[in-house]
Amino acid sequence: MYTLGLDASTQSFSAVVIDTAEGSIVAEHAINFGQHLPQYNAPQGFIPDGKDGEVHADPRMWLDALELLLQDLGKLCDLTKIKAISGAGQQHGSVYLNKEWFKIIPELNPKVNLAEQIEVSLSRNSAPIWMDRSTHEECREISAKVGGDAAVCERSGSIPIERFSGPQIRRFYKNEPIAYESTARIHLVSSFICSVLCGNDCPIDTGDASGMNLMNIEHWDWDPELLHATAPGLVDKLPPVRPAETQAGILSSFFSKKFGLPAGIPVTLFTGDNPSSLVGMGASQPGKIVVSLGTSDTFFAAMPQVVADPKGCGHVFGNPMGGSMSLQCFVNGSLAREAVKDKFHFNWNQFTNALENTKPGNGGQVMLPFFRPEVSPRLNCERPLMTGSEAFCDWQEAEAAVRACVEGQFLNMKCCSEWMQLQPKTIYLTGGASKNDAIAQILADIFQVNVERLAVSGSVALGAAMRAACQSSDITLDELELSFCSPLENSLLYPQVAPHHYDAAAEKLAKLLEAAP
Ligand code: ADP
Ligand code: XUL
Repeated sequence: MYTLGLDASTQSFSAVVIDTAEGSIVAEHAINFGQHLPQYNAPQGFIPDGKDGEVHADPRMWLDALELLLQDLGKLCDLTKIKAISGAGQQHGSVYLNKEWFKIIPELNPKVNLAEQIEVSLSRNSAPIWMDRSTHEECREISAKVGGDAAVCERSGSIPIERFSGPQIRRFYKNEPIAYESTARIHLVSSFICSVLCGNDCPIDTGDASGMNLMNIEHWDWDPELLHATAPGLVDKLPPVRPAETQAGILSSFFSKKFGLPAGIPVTLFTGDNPSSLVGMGASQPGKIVVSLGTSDTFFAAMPQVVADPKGCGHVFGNPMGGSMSLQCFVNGSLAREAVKDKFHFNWNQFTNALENTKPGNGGQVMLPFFRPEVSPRLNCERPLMTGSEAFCDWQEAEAAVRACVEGQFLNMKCCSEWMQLQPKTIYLTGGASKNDAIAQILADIFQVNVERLAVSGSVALGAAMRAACQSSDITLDELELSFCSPLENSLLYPQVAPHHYDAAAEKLAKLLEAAP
């Protein structure tokens, strides 16, 4: 049986088709937004230069990418063999739709593009995404109404967070009350794409709903007090919350007629990219820790019990296979590594050479590579914090800067994830940068753990294909993990420095943070 997993991420829309009987990958493909859809002027998947910390994307770009993806995938494998579908989306992004939405999606015409048909149902042209940090005031207002940050955290698993959808919705309601009034449905990226596939308005799963500051993590349902504190009439504008294992519907005839997918196959509810990656990495039972180096860097694990971050930077999300997961997100992930790479006009090979030519500890030169305000820890700065020689701080030492960037990221990651109280022996690494051995070695050295990569690189899409298979056949998650979540041969890395090698650097970074404006 073939199943299809989709991943509507920040910089690309990707897909994997798996054969569950053979335990093999049939096809993998991605549409990069900047490269394939330049007409949207979003080279990195979002509209650049947003004002007041706004970061938005055009939902039509995601729809165009979905069509290109399915078109290309049809050339790589036999789509008629696909028996079930699921997917995931970048977390927190919200899509605003008017009442036309409910009429348009059941009647999608395969002769007209999705974007063209759905455009008229957008009550807001663009969708704020997870990089948006424009809602500081709204976070404070929600906190005040609910009884403080700790009260919001106890209910929703996170204190009010600027990029989370609840504060984003409140800002839209305050700034564009008429457009808010005309909004009949608010979807996340995941539930929006899921609805389009089904031709039917679909629920939001508990994994992605927990990234909104609107769902109660004890009842796994909308929290009336949080809704009330966020915006009026919100309960009617949100779809229901359901467990990720729910069948969302069956595939709309639009996709069978246009792309040759079989008519009426089941679609399992979509979830967020990180919860989906938890499944794809074979980590949905407590015990495994995953670090994803995608556009954002994330550190996450399934949790035996719910523990909240006392500093308020970490999150508790729903685990798509039941229970919960903890997550810490670092906004300055790949985009910061790219910024350092581009500063010296390096390509990834030269970036890697720089890591190989320099020594662990970097001769005491350290950096917190925050090119945009960071959320872990919360810091409102626009350029990296550095300490070392004058030449280093003046960006004259290219190789030292590259090593300082990666070391600073992982030292900060270690410090910010301590609240989870996990003592890993191995970290499972995924995301675009995970294939870089020199980066992975630094993770092993700093955390003093083994680092393992899996054979499949796209763990988000894989997790979706695995969930689709579990929900639509007798195959178990254990069987799927055996086939698809095995380590990449010869990819295991061990720490190569002594346990306290990085203590001095960690102290220097702590001082840099203390002194930060
Ligand atoms: P997302 O799913 O968030 O859109 P990915 O997980 O696909 O992102 O990761 C994309 C990122 O991976 C790119 O932005 C790039 O910075 C990074 N990347 C790709 N190749 C390498 C490499 N060889 N070394 C380091 N980073 C890389
Ligand atoms: C998680 C987060 C990002 C996005 C995009 O809280 O904001 O990891 O899910 O990948």
